[in-house]
Amino acid sequence: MVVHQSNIRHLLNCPKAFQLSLESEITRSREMADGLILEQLVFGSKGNDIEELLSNGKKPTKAQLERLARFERFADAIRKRLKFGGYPFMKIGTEYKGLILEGEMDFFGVLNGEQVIADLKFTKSIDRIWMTKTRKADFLQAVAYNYIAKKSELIKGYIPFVYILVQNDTSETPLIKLVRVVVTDADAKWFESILDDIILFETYGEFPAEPNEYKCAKCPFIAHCAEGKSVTKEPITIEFGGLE
Ligand code: SF4
Ligand SMILES: [Mn+2]
Repeated sequence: MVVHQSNIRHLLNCPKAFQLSLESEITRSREMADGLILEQLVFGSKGNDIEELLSNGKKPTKAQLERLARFERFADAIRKRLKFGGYPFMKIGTEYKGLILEGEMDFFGVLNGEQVIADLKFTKSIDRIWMTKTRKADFLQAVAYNYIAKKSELIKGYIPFVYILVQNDTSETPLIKLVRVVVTDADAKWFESILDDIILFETYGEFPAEPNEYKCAKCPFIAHCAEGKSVTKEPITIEFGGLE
């Protein structure tokens, strides 16, 4: 089985979501398309056509061209602010007990004087979306890419994984925040235990659904999942007095 960290992330929510992620394509949202544009403006082309991402291959409108001009301005500001030299969009892979692990790092090299793996995230709100993240699933790239890079002997020891967060708003200069995630041997062991779970479910022949109304409401695969649909059909009752 070939797995990517983006699949493994789903396993931490629900085994069935992991399985569905292997089978289904997620439609590209505006936010994902904007992210792909900015990554390429900052690090260099990785083969995705910018016009295709901006305007679905149609002649761009004035508003779309202004959007692109803003992204170009942001990319210049990011390159001025962060000093980096290394390899963009590097594909890496390794094997664990028959599982093939694959990934692509946005950037591998030196950032502000430090050897890192980095990922650029273009997000609507750094504060709302990123400062509230506390789950291992939210930062899985940090351990997954370190694990693959070390096992494939690209690195000798674990290196910081840096999220370069850029706020996608109409500011003159972009709001940039770096989040460094540090991983240890114990985290690599934890990651292997997740890989062991995948192997176990695969041997068992089923990736069971673990529905829960909060998880399922956010699950990108709910359209393909009977258990998820049935759990979200139930109304939720809230006791007003119990609210904060
Ligand atoms: S909708 Fe719910 S049960 Fe179904 S895959 Fe997603 S998280 Fe799992
Ligand atoms: Mn990225």
